[in-house]
This record gives sequence, structure tokens and C-alpha cells, in this order.
Amino acid sequence: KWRKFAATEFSTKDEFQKEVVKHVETTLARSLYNCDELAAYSGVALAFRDRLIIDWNKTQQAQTFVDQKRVYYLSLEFLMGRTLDNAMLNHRMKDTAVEGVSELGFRMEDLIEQEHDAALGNGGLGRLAACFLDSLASLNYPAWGYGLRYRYGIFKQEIIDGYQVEVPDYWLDFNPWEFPRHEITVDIMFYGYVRKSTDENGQTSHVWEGGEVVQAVAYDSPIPGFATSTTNNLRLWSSKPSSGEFDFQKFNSGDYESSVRDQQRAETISAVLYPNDNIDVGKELRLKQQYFWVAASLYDIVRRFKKSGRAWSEFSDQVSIQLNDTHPTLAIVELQRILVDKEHLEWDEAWNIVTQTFGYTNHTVLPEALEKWSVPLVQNLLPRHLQIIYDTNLFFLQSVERRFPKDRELLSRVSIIEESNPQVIRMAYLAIIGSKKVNGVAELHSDLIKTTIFKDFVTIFGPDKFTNVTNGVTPRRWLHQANPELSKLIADKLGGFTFLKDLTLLNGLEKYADDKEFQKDWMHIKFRNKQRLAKYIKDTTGIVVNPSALFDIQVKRIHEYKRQQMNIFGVISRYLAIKKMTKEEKKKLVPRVSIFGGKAAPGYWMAKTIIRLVTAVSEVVNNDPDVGDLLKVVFIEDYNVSKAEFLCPASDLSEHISTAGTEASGTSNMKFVLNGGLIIGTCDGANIEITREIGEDRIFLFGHLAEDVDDLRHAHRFGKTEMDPALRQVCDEIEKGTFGDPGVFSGLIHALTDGGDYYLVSDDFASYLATHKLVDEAFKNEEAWAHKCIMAVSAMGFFTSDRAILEYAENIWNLEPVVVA
Ligand code: 26V
Repeated sequence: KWRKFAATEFSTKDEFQKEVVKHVETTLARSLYNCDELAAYSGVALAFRDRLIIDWNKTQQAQTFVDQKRVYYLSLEFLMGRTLDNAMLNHRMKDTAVEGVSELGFRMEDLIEQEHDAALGNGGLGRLAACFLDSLASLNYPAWGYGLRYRYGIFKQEIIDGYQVEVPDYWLDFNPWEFPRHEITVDIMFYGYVRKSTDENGQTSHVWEGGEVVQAVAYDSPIPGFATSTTNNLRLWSSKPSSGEFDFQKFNSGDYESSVRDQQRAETISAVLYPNDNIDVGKELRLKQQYFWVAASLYDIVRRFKKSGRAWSEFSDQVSIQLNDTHPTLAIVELQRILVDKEHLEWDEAWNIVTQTFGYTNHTVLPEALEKWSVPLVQNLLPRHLQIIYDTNLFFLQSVERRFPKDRELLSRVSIIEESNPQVIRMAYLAIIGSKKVNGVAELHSDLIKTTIFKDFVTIFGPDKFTNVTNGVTPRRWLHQANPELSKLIADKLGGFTFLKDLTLLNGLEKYADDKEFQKDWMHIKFRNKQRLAKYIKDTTGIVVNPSALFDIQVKRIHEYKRQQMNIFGVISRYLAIKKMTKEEKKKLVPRVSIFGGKAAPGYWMAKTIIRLVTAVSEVVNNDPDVGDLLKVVFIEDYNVSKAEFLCPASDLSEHISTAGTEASGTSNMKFVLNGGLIIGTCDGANIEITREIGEDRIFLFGHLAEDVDDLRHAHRFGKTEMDPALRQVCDEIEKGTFGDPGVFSGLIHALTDGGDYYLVSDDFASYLATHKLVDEAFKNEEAWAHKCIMAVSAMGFFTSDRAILEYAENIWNLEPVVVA
């Protein structure tokens, strides 16, 4: 009987305008006469939010009703970016809304800009989680994301006097996309002790008690699929003092300050995202974050399962939990604890359920990024969990011992506990042992983990436990939203936007690759996207760049393994060459704009030095009259998702030049090619599969292979390598002071010389420069270039995150879609 009161959703421009005005006047209590862009944005967002909520409710009801398996994606990072544009496009209502706001006197681009990025992630791993949520909803899979609601996302980067300065990112003052669920709370315990208790039947069990309690509060956000009603849920947990915990004793006795301190300590847990990417720092607060989030999420998942009234033996038919890297590995231990200590299942029965439930995705082979928690830390914070880890390890090692008797070396190699001082817990090993499937994120990476860091586990568990799911990106955000003109041009040729749901349809572009008219349209769109970027650069840095120049972009976290230093050394080399050129030679040179962007972890000194070198080179080169338009160097401040959305469509060339074997996959490589740019790259991560799909003639590959790396490093260590002569010149120039005080850059030079050139910059430098020459030559022939770009895009269907999610659903989760009426 409530149906007749059901909310209505707008479907025409007039209805939309009415909704916007209603929200501005009532929800926001603003007069239409002083409605600024922020208020207008808010009104539009609230109007769309209403539509989303209707689908969200329908979806959650339908998914509960069908009672099928759900997947839970546990990730400490969800790098969502902005929501409004995506919501409008997924609902196929943007055109209507654009018209509507324009009649109200606003430009939609300006309103979209009002929204703060949701920047709850560092880089690739967090953005992958966001793309996966989009695909899960678009493919109608019943799925929830679980994460932390950080008060501060990744810091904002300012460049002051050429150096990175970090500024806190407070993003929550107006966020219409989240819904606090003050009624959905979980008490989470830390510290305390474990007591053994024996019941009347002589059964002993473990009771963890006497610790400090913090409360988790759920905040939900709707995740709409593209052109479907399915709207999934992203649940982020926020920490606050538990209601029983606020110390009234202290409060009443006048110790107000200390009771406030206790309160703040609880709130600190979800206060800030750790800004490290690919480096483990082992801080207690980080471990607290991990347990807090994992325990709240599991409590929630188990509570939902128990409502279904099924037997525990059916748990893994109803629930799959995917671990996004090792950060949520404690979930394995927590589920075992719930089943054994709370639900009183036998150890083996519980462990069977656990190992049927979890899947673990590895995202890096870099040793410094593999999480290891110190035993004393875990003993103190989570005493019962440490016992369970010890028991798990014991039973595991016993089973290994039975199968491989007397191989003590093997036992110590695969032990979850590393016998260092202090002992540490190898989280990746725990994740492997507790999961049904382990996957890498690109073919090379998945092969590497099987033959290097996890080799012994392949011997023990057999090869079938280990699999590959190559990453992908959502074409909705990364083509349709970021590059609407290109999306439209493609749709015109392919007869509509179906390709956004089945990206392999792009291969229909192949037959237009030679079409001169189409090439012209294509390159014209590229040019306009470059103009837009040129304007942004001018407005934000004052640097004037020529939009006809070759735009060469490297945007990603700053890390030695990603080799931004090699890129800037290459730029210096080009600069030195220009300085020596005659007028005639200069005329033949293709003008370039080298664009860098990315954040350095605040404590990563070498990464910060790389940024300083880029800004120093840019100051010199951009102001050198000998160079003019032939070379410009730009550092884009505060690279984030929204900036990626206008950078990806504006590249002619993007750089993905990690030392072979170090970049697990990379995903911006996919975004750049999908937007009609070519790439220069090493044989690393997904570059290899991109090459296989688009063809060797459409990518600029260079450098040594992953299999050469050990020998090359060895040669460096034993002083058997001479520095590449071109690189030598670059170093000399830096040391001469051409880019300011050379002392500032000595760390970078030192890394190449006495440092043993761990990332093999010198070994790859000649081939890097030679390949850039090939790029210059290729760029001179615009038709041939356009042909390459079109052919490349036509072959990018494989790299949609829809394909990745279908593979997870079929090979790992055994998950079926639920269609919402
Ligand atoms: C590790 C740690 C260690 C503890 C402190 C904070 C922190 C934050 C992140 C990480 C994980 C780094 C792994 C990572 O981000 N890998 C990237 O994953 C992308 C998606 O699969 C992939 O495309 C990139 O190649 C890979 O570097």
C-alpha cells in the first residue's frame, strides 16, 4: 500500500529543472536569486542523487530477494574521482541536464568543476578498484565495495619554488553522494588479552577481552551501472568512540581534556589515507586501520549471511571476498576467529570455509612493498589473531612437511613467520594460504610471481591456484566521459554507443583507418583536446605551449622504478642537442612539449628530487631563446583523477617506461591508447599485451627485457658497466650547474654511479633516445600517424574492465548477474 507514495524520477528537461530548483530552494535553503555555481552544482547533484537512490533501493531489494552469491571487494583505496558527470552519463541523461542548466544560466562544465574529487587512493590500485565497481554494476553483478571513509584523502600537491609541498585534502564539507547509516555500527576491539575458558562439556574456547573499543559507522554511496538499473553499494567505515567508551568518569571529574583526547584517538583511525604507493612503512596506526575496516566489514557480511538462515557449509556459495592486495589479509584470520571462537565450528571445518571464500590479488613484486607486520606489534594489538596466525602456520607447515619430508629449507622459506629480529608476519604468504585463488594483474606479472616471489607456493599448491586477470579500465569514464567528442565520432561510425558495453566492437573502426575524412576528424578532435590542455597549462603555469607540437606525457606516481628520471634526462639530452643545432637542423625538428605530473610520497626523498629536477629543467629550457617552441617542459601540479580525464585525451605520446619486470600492469597505458595516443614503453606489465593486441608497428617499445635484469644488475654491482655516453653528458651538464645548484641533484647522479643504477637507466638510455627519434620521424607523417592511432584504438577492446570483471566472475568468484527489473 506504500507503492503509490513511491518517489518519481525526472525524465524530461522540464521535470529535471523543477527538481533542481526544488533542491536549491528547499534542501539547500537558497534563494534562486543568489544561486552561485556551487549551489547550482548541488541542486543538479541532488536531483540526480534522487534518481540514483530509486535504482539503488530496487537493486538492493532484488539482490536480497534472489538470494544468490554476492561478491565483496575489500580495498583500502577507492580512487573514485568525481561522481556527477559519471552519474549523468550512466543514466543517459546528460544531454537533457546540459540543456536544462543552460536555460537556468549555467554551463555544465563549470558546475561539474565544483565537485571535489573523492581521492581515497594513491594510484593504480585505488583507481582499479573504482573501475571494477563501475564494471560490476554495469554487468549487473551483485557486489559491494568495502573500504575506509578517510576524512583526508591523498594530499594535495603544491609546487612551491620547484619543490613539492603537501597540503591536507579535506573533502567532506559537502558530499551529496554519501549516506551516513548511523544505525549500522560495529564495535571493534583492540589490545586486551586472551582467556581460555572451558565449558561443562570440557570444550575449551578462547575469549578475547579487556581491550579498547572503537565504533565503526557505515557510510554508503550508490554505484550506478551504465545503461542499467543496477546500482551497487560502496560501504565505507568511519571511526568514532564507542558509546560505552566515552569516559564519563573522567568527564565528570573534570578531566575534560583527556576525555576529548580519547575521543580523538578513536577518530584518528579513519582520519587519513597513508600516502605511500608501493612502499611498506609498518606503522601501528596503519595496522589499526586494516583491522578496523576488515572486522567491521566481516561483521557486516556475516550478519547478512546469518539473516538468510543458511548453514555455515553454504557460506562460500553465498559469499566471495576479494582481497585487493594484502592490506585486508587480516580478514582471513578474522573470519576464522568468528567461526571458531564465536560460532564454535571445528578448526578444520572453519578453515575449509575460509579457504573457499577468499581470493587474493597481488599488485606488486617490489620487495619493499610486500607487507610484513612485526610480531610484537600484532601480539599487542590483536593477541587472539596472532594465536590464530601461529596455528594456521603450524598446520600449514605440518602439511608441507608431510608432502616434502626433511626439506627444512623449504619450511623456513614458506613459513608465514620470518625469523628476523623481531619476527615478522609475511602477509602475502598468509593471503595465499588462506585463499582459493591468487592472481596477478597482467600476464608477465602473473608469470613473474609464479617463478619468483611465490615459486614455492606453486610447488606446494600446484599451478591451478595461481592465475592471471589482466587489468582493464572502464570505457565509460575513460573514453565516453573524458573524451566525449571521440566517443561520439566512434559511435557515429559504429552505429551507436553499444561499444561502451562491448568494447570489442571497436574493431569496427579498422575499416575507417585509411579513410582520409575520418582521419581528419580524428586528428581534429585530438587537436582540440590538446588546445584545451594548452589553455589549462597557460592558465595555471603561465607557460605557453604550441598545440601543434608533439605532446609527450608521463603522469603517474613518482617512483624510481617508473623512471621519470630517465624521461627528464632524455629531455635534457634533447635540449643539449637543440643548443648545438643549426637553423636548418632546427627547422626539421618536431616541436615537443614534455609534460610531467604525479605525487611523490612525502617521505620519499629521491622522488621529490626528481620533481625538483623537472621543475629546474623547465625553468631553464622554457626561457632559453635558442629553444623557442622546439621544446617546452611542464610539470602539472596535483595530478589526480579529474586531471587524468583531460590529460589522457590530449596526448600524442605517453610514457610507460618502468624497468622491465617492475610495473605489475599499469592502467594509464590503456587509457592513453584508448584515447588515440601512442605510447613509448618498455616490455613490462600490460604494455606487452597492449603490443600483442594493437601490433608492434603501433607502439614504440625499447629497452632490456625482464629476463635480462638480474644479469645487468649483477654487472653494475661488480663495476663492469660504463655509463652510457649520452647519459654521461647529461650528468655533466647537471653537475656543471646548468639547472641550478648541482648539490640538489647529487642523489640522482649518485644512484646511477655508486648506487649501482638499480633501475638500469644507463642500460636503457641509448635505446630510449633512439626510440624517441623514431617517434619524431613517425609524427611528421600525419596520415600515417592517424592510421596507427585508429588501428590501435580499434584493437583495445580487451582492456575494458568489463572483461576483467567477467574473468573474475567466471574463474574466481563463480558469480552470476542479477537483473533488476
Ligand atoms: C602498498 C602499500 C604498502 C603499505 C603502505 C601503503 C601501501 C599502499 C599501496 C601498496 C600497494 C602498491 C601496489 C600497487 O599499487 N600496485 C599497482 O597496482 C596497479 C593495479 O593493479 C598496477 O596497474 C600497477 O602496475 C601497480 O604498481
